[in-house]
Amino acid sequence: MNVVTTRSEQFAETGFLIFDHPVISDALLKGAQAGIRAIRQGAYDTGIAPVNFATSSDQHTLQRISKVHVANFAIRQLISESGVGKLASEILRAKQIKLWGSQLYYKPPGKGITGNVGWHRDSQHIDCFEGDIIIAWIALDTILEQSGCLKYITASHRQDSFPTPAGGAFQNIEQESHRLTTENPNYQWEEVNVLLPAGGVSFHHWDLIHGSGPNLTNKPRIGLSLGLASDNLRIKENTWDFGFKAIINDSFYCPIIYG
Ligand SMILES: O=C(O)CCC(=O)C(=O)O
Repeated sequence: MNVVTTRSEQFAETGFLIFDHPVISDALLKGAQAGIRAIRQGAYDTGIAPVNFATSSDQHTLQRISKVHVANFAIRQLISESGVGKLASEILRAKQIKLWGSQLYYKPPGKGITGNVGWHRDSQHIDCFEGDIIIAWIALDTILEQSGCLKYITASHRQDSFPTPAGGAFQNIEQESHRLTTENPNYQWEEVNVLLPAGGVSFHHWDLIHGSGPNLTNKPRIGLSLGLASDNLRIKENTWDFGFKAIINDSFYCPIIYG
């Protein structure tokens, strides 16, 4: 008997879904790649700057640039026209998908552990939201294991899985996975490498444990992470809102990209 599982069921079970074929057209991809080059050189065709979080004062180490979708029109176009919103709506079974944030992860080669993103759940770093939230991670170039690919821990979005890790800033991912698995022998730590062609996309649950290792290739590893949510997204009362209250209903900062 064939058991057919929907995208939504698969996602509910594992906490992620990987589309390891290009789902984004070459034209949209090329436009966004040029947009990223411009942003890294400090040129914003919308006239609005993104927010730069280099992990040190060294611009050549891992760079996280936030709100890139407000800084460049081609990146906005990729987000709204690529079909990523429709895929998210299928996974969440939602009529509408809103973009509430974006982050460019630029990981140069040859930086060893300083290029790592520590094990974390997105919900531990941005704890002001409730609702159905999903992250889409778009590969801007081919992503191999040696590139320092994103790594997911299967089913770690569940309430009864591992306790929350040390967070994205704790870059020694081997030490942290050793600690988590030793202290929690009853849970299974299964790492899945997110290997993508340029234009491929993976989706993960807001509570899924994930991180990434060093870039051992000779090319930068470039990924665009999108914070998406269905129309039940709410900002919690009495928590720091990271400035979201001011922009969540502003269609320039938080556009509806599907529905
Ligand atoms: O790109 C990475 O290595 C980390 C990305 C990430 O943490 C995210 O998209 O939530």
